[in-house]
Amino acid sequence: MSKKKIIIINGPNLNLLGKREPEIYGHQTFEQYFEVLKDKYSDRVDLVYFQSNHEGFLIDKIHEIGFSYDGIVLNAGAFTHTSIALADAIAGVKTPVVEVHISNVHKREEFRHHSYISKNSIGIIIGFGLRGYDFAIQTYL
Ligand code: CA2
Repeated sequence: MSKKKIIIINGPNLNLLGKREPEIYGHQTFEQYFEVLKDKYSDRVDLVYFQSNHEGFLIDKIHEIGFSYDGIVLNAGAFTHTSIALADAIAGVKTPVVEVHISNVHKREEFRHHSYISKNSIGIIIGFGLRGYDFAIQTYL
């Protein structure tokens, strides 16, 4: 059987994981955790990682892979709460999106409670730390 093509897309400031605010986001960098995930699923998944702090680059990436990949695991960071453009990009491609948040956004500030991404996602995984990305990959297998 051919491998699934899955991309993890992280939005703004997630390049700082493991470097600041460990009480909220943990001690591991995403690059370290990505290697764990790649190893774990190497027999079943071609796993790719993309991170950008720029809304347009995130949208370009979604357009680029959104008709050829089996899954998009998306943590849009703070753009989750602000970006109609990202929501439209997800709605405009074929590849299904699982929305992930490391922290439980519902235990945090009110402005983090609304997501523009959720409506166009097949599901949402919130508050399980980096393991949420692992759970999201499993939904495509
Ligand atoms: O919990 C999540 O995964 C978030 O998407 C993370 C975003 C936040 O704006 C969302 O409300 C919830 C922020 C990511 C910032 O990550 C940092 C990591 C370390 C140090 C500073 C920021």
